[in-house]
Amino acid sequence: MSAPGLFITFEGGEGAGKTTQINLLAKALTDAGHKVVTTREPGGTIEAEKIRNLLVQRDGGAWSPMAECLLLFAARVMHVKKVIQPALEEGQIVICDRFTDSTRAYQGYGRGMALDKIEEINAATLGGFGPDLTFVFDINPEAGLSRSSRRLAAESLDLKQTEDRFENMDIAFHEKLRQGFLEIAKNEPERCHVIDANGTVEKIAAEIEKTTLGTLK
Ligand code: Z5A
Repeated sequence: MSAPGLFITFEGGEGAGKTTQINLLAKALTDAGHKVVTTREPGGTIEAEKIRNLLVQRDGGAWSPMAECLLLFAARVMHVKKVIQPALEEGQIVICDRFTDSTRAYQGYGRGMALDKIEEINAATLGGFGPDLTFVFDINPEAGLSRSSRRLAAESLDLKQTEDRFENMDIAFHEKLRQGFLEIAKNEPERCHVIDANGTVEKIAAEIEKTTLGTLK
């Protein structure tokens, strides 16, 4: 499934600053003349956004880890086929907020699904398709959750639809996620760059832009 574009993903715990940095990187790359598509998971297509609501909203349902994993890959198959792969084939840069590493971290390390089962489903549905470059945002869970709760409060949505199903898990769950993401990055050092998400927005943006431009050369 290799294509001429570049597929970049942003990963990490809640409130780590991924969305902020995706917007800054997309602007920097667009200003430099690149064609950029930004997208997110779960989501990115009409069908996948419907699955997102089931998974992340407060009233979405009590899915087992395996059911969550299957829903995530159902959404991902549509997203890759309709958005990511076509853009990469046109030589564009695709920046995605979360991808399969989040399934490994949340459903695997966090909710206890066997990692080899996740890889089997990944192979069966996407042939193992994945990003060229991944930024893994590392932050203390208390700090990340405090940032994302401030954002959720500011959005003042209908409470049932608030996207906080995972934020509401206990701190031990978020600590498992953090260790999971670090383990993923350790296992694939060429693809994954760990970002200290405690830094300033400007410092993190400069590091991400430098690494991305280095990969584009
Ligand atoms: N999920 C899953 O279980 N399995 C999967 O396979 C996938 C997803 C793909 C969707 O998350 C949920 O789906 C997710 C896991 C699950 N968990 N939850 N909940 P999401 O990506 O939509 O939600 P999130 O990770 O919680 O995003 P977030 O809270 O929006 O965080 P963020 O994008 O990393 O951060 P941000 O919005 O850029 O920043 C948060 C706040 O901090 C905001 O007020 C910023 O202004 C502020 N901020 C940003 N950077 C800084 C710095 N450097 N310093 C200080 N303050 C900052």
